Amino acid sequence: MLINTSSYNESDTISAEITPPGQGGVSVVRISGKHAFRIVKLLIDKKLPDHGTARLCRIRGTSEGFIDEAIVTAFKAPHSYTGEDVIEVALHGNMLIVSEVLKLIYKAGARPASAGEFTFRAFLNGRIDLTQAEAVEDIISANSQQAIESAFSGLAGGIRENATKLTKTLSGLLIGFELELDFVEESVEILDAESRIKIINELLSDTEDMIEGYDQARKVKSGVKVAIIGAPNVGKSSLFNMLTNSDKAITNIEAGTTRDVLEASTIINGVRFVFSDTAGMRQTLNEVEAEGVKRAIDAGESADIILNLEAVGIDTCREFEVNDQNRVINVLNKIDLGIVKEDNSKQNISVKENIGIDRLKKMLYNVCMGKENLVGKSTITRERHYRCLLGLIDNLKEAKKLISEEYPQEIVAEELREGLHYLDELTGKSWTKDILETIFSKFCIGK
Ligand SMILES: Nc1nc2c(ncn2[C@@H]2O[C@H](COP(=O)(O)OP(=O)(O)OP(=O)(O)O)[C@@H](O)[C@H]2O)c(=O)[nH]1
Ligand SMILES: [Mg+2]
Repeated sequence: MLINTSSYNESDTISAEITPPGQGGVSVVRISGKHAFRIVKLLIDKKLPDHGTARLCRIRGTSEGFIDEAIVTAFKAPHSYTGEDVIEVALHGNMLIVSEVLKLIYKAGARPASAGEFTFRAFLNGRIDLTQAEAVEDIISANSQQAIESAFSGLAGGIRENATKLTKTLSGLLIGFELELDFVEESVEILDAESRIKIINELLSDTEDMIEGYDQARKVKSGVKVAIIGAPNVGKSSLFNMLTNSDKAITNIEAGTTRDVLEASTIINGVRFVFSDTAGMRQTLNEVEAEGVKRAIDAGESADIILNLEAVGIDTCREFEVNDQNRVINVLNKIDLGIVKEDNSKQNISVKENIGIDRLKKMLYNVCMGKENLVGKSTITRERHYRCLLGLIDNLKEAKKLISEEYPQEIVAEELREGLHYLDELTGKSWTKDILETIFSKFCIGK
């Protein structure tokens, strides 16, 4: 569902269940907005707890009497998830109780919260910036330990902090230009060209640092795509099953067994790798097999890493050429079948005898993460961030060029202003409806 953020009315008090619907130990209902305290007072048999504390209360039902016993926690604005007055009611995990309590809350003046609306309010109230709102979604959907670590760094404000530092320096530089423009007659010079270029160089280097871990963060978030490619019968499906600890793929002595691309994932050192088993590459007149080979080539082209599999006694496949050798790991399988010459360019394994598989996994991790693990080091995590910072880099480089070629101040200032705009876009200080809708539409109700 695409939310329409412009229809969020910020003055409404909103409420929704913030735990997954269904039966469970507890279900929590959150109420946020200026009427939150008043509404909950109507429902409970005791005084509201003080800010940041909880109280065991009985909850009145729609009919006479009480329907549940609940822990009620109060958060006074601005020290709450949304930055507004918030009450959270932890009920027993029964859908009937939850819907009855919500009915009472809505009757008393709140309205149902839309998907992502609590986080949207946190953003509007300045408690979090846009990169932190994105990290809320990332931490919920993270499916490996390192993906959680990366999302948590964003949630804790890592990107925000770096962006704020860049904004401060860049604004300072821009103010200097603007002051000089104001006093153009008096020919006031706040900073000379050399000092300005030095500041821009520092800004460029800090921006590049933020971008450096993007490729890693992106892979860690979505899973590293690894395609197993090779001639028929080299043991691709056998290796796929072993790496993913499954028996999803059919393996057989007959060449040309696999036709469809199969996918399965496994975690190595906290990073999720998504493996594709593919059809053996060979020239064939068989239409179905030829389609399989075409799909295998596509899988290889879109993968982050290719396991180029060969086997003792089987001719090397020549059907697939990879330009970027950095993403290829050459592997020789079935070394149990014969004496194998030492060859440093290949990883020797035997799926049958489980030789070299752990070493291959380590190698996969190393190829993906490079020399240094940058996850959690406040690097950017999304293409949106990447585009903003690339824009900033372009402006900074251009400004540097204009300064050294002694262009008029106002032209340089315009370039720096555009750079600042990219930073504002990154943190959400300047936003468009489209950006907000793309981000918040991914959220679920209650977040
Ligand atoms: N001796 C030996 N046999 C192996 C090894 N790995 C796989 N095999 C056997 O090699 C044959 C082919 O294995 P598959 O995993 O089906 O090979 P594939 O590359 O997926 O083949 P296609 O799908 O036909 O392209 C099977 O009989 C496997 O049991 C190994 O390390 N050593
Ligand atoms: Mg196969």
